[in-house]
Amino acid sequence: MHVIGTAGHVDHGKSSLVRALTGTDPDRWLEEKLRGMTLDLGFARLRFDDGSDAAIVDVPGHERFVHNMLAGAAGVELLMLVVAANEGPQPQTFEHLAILRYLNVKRVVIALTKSDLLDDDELAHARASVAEALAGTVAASAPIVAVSTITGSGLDELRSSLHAAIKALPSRPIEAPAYLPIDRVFALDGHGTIVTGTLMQGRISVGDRLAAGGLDREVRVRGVHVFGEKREMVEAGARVALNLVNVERSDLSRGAVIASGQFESHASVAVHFIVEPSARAILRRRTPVRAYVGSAEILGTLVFERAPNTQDDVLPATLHLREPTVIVPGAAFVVRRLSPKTLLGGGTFAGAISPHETTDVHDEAIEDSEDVRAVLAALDRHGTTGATAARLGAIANIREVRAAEILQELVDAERAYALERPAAFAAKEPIEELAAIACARLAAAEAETPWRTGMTSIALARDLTRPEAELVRALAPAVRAGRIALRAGYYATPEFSPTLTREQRAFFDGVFVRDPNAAHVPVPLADVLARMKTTKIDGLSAAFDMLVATGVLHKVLDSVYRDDQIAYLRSALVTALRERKTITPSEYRDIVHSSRKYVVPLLEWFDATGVTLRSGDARVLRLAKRSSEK
Ligand SMILES: Nc1nc2c(ncn2[C@@H]2O[C@H](COP(=O)(O)OP(=O)(O)OP(=O)(O)O)[C@@H](O)[C@H]2O)c(=O)[nH]1
Ligand SMILES: [Mg+2]
Repeated sequence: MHVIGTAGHVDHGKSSLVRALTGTDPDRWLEEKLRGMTLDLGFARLRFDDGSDAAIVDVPGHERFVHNMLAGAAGVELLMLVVAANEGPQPQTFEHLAILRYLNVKRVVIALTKSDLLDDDELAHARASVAEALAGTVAASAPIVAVSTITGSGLDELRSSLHAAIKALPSRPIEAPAYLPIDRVFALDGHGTIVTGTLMQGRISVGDRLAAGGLDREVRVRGVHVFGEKREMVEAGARVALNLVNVERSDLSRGAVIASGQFESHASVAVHFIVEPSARAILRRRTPVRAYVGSAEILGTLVFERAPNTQDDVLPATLHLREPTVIVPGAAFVVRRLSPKTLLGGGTFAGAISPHETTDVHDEAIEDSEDVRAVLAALDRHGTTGATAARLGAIANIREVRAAEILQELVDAERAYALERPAAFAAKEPIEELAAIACARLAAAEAETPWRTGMTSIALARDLTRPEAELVRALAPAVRAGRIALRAGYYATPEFSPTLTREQRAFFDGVFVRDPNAAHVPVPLADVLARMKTTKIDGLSAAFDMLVATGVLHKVLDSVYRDDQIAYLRSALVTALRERKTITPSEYRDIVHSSRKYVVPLLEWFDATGVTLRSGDARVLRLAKRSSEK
């Protein structure tokens, strides 16, 4: 569905025309009927002969109600500009057009109303002068259809013009996260809170949990209606009434937002600001404004990087809002002066990812859809830290579910990486670049001190001046892919195997002598450390750590065993346990001809390393225990 909006000067016949086209009187208030003037937005459904339909938003023409016109204007894609043939364009005709220039109008059809008041020649003249007056506005070169709601002339032609224009509209972003600026809130007995608005993007289904902008609360969608018809799901472009659970009527008002929880509210936002030509002289470096975002009017300040000059057309700026609101990247906004409320300009929220912004256009990008390119561009902004699918989707303006799908496809195609703890997605280039930098650093360290196991994450993070946790997380993909080795907490290049210098080897051979008379007796840790202290060989303590980390030596409480000793002690234990099922420390001591001093810590160590399980004072084989449990 698409939304048609009326616009035009007061009394030019907008509401009459909507009623003539749809059968619905958009002036719903008694006061509007009494005064014969539209005060607030009105809504009607326009059905076409082919069964398709569109929503019409009727706006007030009076200058005092431009703020109400603005609340409905953002949703308008097709503008039905109403100009009374007998009066021609008047101040609010131009004011509305100037405002709509900044919003989402894609097509315009001009209805030249009250044609019954003119004869054919006058009408031809009116037509020509309207075309001339509107040159240079968004309505330039739009089809002009003369109509009368009194005689009914031109209504069919207008209907088919609108139909053709609707058919030519691009479809709304359905894969984007849901965003519905609220234009009306009311309560219905037995139903609770109802909000209406134009669903600007995404989809909403019954049962959805959505965020109510500005409220720290999730609301649930109990019912969805489109022009009184019940729906299970609605898509972008529809005029929607939502029946919400978990929110009171008094909690919400026009200007509030119902949106996907992916969005965050912002009070300051970078914008691309387009200066309204007539406002050039008024703008200051800091200009207090009324900002119109979605259906909201929010007071704020527009701040430029430098004082604007009279040549400026588009300026980067920051919009500070008094109340934070949901900001959709790329969405359009309008600002007016505080008083008098003249139009200052409008623009879009920065952060929109245009598909063309992708930095490196590789061959694959040519075939990527816009969504994929937007996600890739969003990834590019998050470096090695990455971001969640929800966050990336919000930046790319794509629904979380769809963003997650795209990200998974990119991961599968090895064009992005999935990070863990916390889960996130990261762009390929920064992750691979970091892995390459880390590899180079590791290789340099390995050449310098080949007796080290590698580098701990702390040492590597310090060298690369990165937070340690972030580094570990970002290197994990390279570790998984085998491009970097991670052994016992040490990073190394995959081909690296630590080696001792000749002096170091001689030292350790001297400490761990193989004595056939005490084959299973360890060396006390204290002895090792004492002998290292009295020797002036480079890197001994790092080399000792390496021997332990690589399993050449084993630290068991305050003793150090060689790996061949441990291998014997383990197999003796396992063999014994296979025969007798359980073993006590003294039985084990007798088998390996050791002493209680050594076997108690040893058995504990075998418990800790998964060989045995304690059962009272005795031990059983861990594997045996497990199979008996089954
Ligand atoms: N003769 C003639 N009068 C018309 C026609 N259409 C509307 N009118 C009259 O023009 C007056 C204003 O009509 P509305 O439809 O209320 O005008 P509007 O543009 O909605 O006015 P606002 O919403 O207040 O801006 C009414 O008195 C209508 O009867 C028409 O085609 N011919
Ligand atoms: Mg009206």
